Amino acid sequence: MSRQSERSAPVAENGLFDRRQFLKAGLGTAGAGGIGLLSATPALSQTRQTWNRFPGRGLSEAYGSPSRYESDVARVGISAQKGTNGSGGCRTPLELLHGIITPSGLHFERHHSGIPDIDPAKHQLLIHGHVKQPLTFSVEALNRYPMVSRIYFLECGGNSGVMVAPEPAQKTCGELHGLVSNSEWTGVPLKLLLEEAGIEPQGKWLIAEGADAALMSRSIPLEKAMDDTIIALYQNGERLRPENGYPMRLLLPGWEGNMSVKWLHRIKVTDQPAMTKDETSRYSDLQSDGSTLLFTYPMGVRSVITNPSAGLTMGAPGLYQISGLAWSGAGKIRQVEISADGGKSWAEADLEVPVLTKSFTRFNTAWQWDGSPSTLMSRAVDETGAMQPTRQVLMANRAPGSGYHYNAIVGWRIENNGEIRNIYA
Ligand SMILES: Nc1nc2c(c(=O)[nH]1)N[C@H]1C(S)=C(S)[C@@H](COP(=O)(O)O)O[C@H]1N2
Ligand SMILES: [Mo]
Repeated sequence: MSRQSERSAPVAENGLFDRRQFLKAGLGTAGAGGIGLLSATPALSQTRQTWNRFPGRGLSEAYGSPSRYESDVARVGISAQKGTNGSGGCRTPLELLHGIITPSGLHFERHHSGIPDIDPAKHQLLIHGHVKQPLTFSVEALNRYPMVSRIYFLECGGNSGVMVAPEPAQKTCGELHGLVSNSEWTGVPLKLLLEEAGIEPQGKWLIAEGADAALMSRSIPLEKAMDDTIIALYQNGERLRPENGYPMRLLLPGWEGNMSVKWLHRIKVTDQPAMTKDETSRYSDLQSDGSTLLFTYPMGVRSVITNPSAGLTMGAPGLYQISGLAWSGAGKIRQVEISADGGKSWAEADLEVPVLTKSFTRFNTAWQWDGSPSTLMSRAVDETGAMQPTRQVLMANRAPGSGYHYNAIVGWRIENNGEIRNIYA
């Protein structure tokens, strides 16, 4: 069998291959014009290093940290409002991570009045309003309830808002799109506590309030509270981090992050929404006809190629794995397609298991980059059949500058010198 016939046929233009290409590339090495793994070097010998000539350092007594060689892997795009150091956000460096779980220390942050230093022994959650029996729950009490663990993404409604600017910002993938993270959350289904308090017939909404100085609050429809909402106490197996809501937060799977009230200390059951600042002037969607969409809760289906991506640089031409993340507030990801020719032809990417509802799903495909300028794009479809829109379609009915709920197709431009830029595809 000739090496030529072992090669898969391209699945779309400009070098997109089935990912089994990697196995085939591994069988034969790159011939003239052939396909070979890019970065492996032929083995000669291995020299002994200082770290395997002597015993290593002692056992770790304290909380562990990443390797000291990984200090560049940190949150990015840190910005606070003028005159404050805690009202603003910082982002997850999506392009530096793999798999689907965001390490807790790299979860994005968004605070309206800094991070409160809450003593869990003094913190209490009050449930009152249209209930038969108002109740308070200490952290200790909640810890005795049956808990569930689920992997969900959390995305700020303002993620990628910079993409509505007239010109594409030249920032990294994380700086542009990193107000989203994905964790395993463990906590008590809110339904259990509401049933214990007993919702009265007028009770249709919940007003959830945080114990930060902003007393940030949001109105939540009762149906969502009785569905998959949890009061999270743990994140990736350990207690919530202070910045993510310690000692307890709401977690509304798939809905805009603002509703997942952190440092939760009060839930009032009401007959109508409270029309708080964050559901009227903020986190609402101004339309080109002058109207405003309120209560646009679920985050739309979207995807982003994290590797290669803006700010990174390509190595030599050759075989690459394109890898990225897709997610949808409506359920599971059904399909992700990739284009290497600016959207003219598309090929289906492989979805890595597990594919979970309202969670990051990782997708991969093989790309033979021939060194010429190329535009990479990805588009996702979720299990409801919703497809990620183009930027043009998304922007059509929006008022200029209205940047919440931005889920359009992302395009990365690869130049022939290997530089990668953010473009409007
Ligand atoms: N009490 C309180 N809850 C809050 C916020 C806040 O400032 N105060 N920020 C909200 C916003 S806008 C988002 S996007 C998410 C961010 O959660 P994270 O900081 O854990 O990523 O929390 C939400 N819950
Ligand atoms: Mo947010």
